[in-house]
Amino acid sequence: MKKYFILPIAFAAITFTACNSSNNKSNESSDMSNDSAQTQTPADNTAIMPSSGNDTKADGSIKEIVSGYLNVKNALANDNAKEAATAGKEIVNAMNKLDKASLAAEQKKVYEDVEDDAKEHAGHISTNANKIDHQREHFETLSEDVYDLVKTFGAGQTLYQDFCPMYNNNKGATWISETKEIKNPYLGKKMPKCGEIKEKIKQ
Ligand SMILES: [Cu+2]
Repeated sequence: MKKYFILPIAFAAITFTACNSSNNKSNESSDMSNDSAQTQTPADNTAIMPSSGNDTKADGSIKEIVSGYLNVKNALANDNAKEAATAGKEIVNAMNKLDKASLAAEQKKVYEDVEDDAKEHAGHISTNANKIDHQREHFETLSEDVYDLVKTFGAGQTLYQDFCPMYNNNKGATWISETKEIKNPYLGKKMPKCGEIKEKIKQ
């Protein structure tokens, strides 16, 4: 009978610990599951994809946006504002060359909903190579825009929406990651493991 009480408490303790030490256990097993995911055949991938088809060009640009975003995220996790700025520029460039005419009507709507906002935030990240706190502020909203994009377009890979409960005076913030392992882009090297997976986003 006691078991039923101990389990949830143990879970809470693990989550709490994760946010209060910078170097505890990481899920080493995550790398292995990533590897096995990548060995899927193309046929398997097609089966998982939501219905789409005509948007190869836009799809490529969306992937470039996501790839630029992940570069920003990893740079911020490494406390590297200069690299984050370079990656922010990648996002702006990818968005500037995206051909909206090639998007299906529904996709176009989602893209246009985030377009100006995402471009503005990526732009600020790119022009603030010496202000990492300011980059992180813009990264917060950019992360929500990128979430909308990957939910609609996919990203050609499995992604995770992670949540950091401590950022911005414990208001919390989300980000998108390509790894199962938590590497916090808001707190950087001070607390790299703070956070948890909120949602697994299928490719
Ligand atoms: Cu700014």
